[in-house]
Amino acid sequence: MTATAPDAGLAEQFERTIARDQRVEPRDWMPEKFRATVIRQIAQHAHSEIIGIQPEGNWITRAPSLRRKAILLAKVQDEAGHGLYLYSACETLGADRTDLTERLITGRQKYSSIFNYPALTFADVGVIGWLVDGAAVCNQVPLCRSSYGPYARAMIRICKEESFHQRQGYELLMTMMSGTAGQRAMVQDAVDRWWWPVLMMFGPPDRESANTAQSMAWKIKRHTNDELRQRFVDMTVPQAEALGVTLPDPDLRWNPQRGAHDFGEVDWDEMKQVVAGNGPCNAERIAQRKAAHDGGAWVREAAAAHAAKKAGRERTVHQ
Ligand code: FAQ
Repeated sequence: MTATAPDAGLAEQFERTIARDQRVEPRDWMPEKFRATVIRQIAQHAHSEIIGIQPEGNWITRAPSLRRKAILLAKVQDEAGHGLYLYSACETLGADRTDLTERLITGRQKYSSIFNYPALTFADVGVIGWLVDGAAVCNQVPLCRSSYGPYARAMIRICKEESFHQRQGYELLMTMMSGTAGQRAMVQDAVDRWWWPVLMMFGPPDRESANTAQSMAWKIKRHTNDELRQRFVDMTVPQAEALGVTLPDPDLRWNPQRGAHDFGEVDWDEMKQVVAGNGPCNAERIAQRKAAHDGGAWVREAAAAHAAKKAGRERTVHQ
């Protein structure tokens, strides 16, 4: 599958595939740096989905009604599914899932900074749906056209499910906003805490993004981090108005010359700290993931023993 010294024909064929907007498939030759970049991005994405279960999963047992509990359970199950899909996409590139999990648990591979913030009230469940999933959809819809085939195809289903996640969050918040003054205050408090961390989900500013230029040239990414952040702000402002909440940015205003909203500077030092492992919940998130992985060892062992037994039986039958 890997070829380190290609003949010129293979490299040309790869370049042609990219230039023609066609998909690179697992069987195709690809530069090792392309393979490594796609593995890095998909693995980080998969880890984010799996770790991303934790802030909301924490609320399943405390959901205020059967309906809210059923919705939240379905959403969390979707996220687990997205993680598994994405690990499978990584495996098509020769990555090993056990190794990827090991890299996550030992801090050698990243996951989205957003999941290192706590979900303090049930309004946070709504805001995670509205803003975190909203940002995820905004970032991931263009990835349905990513140049690596299995990733692009996985994104189509994932985006459909993320849209449902966004809608359930917005609907939850609409309900709370038509409730008591206390409920409205809870929503505003959650928006105040999540707004800036959500803007960090789009990655560092373009001037500091190490990977954007190459990933855009290879069409792994279709837009820069700043382009997508801007798109997200523009689509969210009218939603906030309809909801009746204030986005916590005094510099946020429509700029008719640009045909877009101006907005304040993200605290990039805070983002660097969170990505470096020093956010409010980093240690807790990784400890919980490690405990779940260790606790599942017997399941993996049983599955491997069953598969070996089954293969043995099939060999005997065919002899
Ligand atoms: N947090 O050079 P760039 C979700 C890293 S899924 C942590 O700009 P790139 C669903 C970056 O990896 C959310 N690390 O990198 C859900 C790179 O690492 P390196 C996840 C970050 O790849 C909802 C370094 O910094 N979504 O929310 C962050 O070109 C609710 C330099 O950055 C995806 O993964 C960050 N925020 O652009 C689940 C989408 N930003 O090279 C549960 C796919 C950057 O040091 C509940 N990924 N880094 O190893 C992408 O679109 C891109 O990878 C970006 C980063 C845009 C995230």
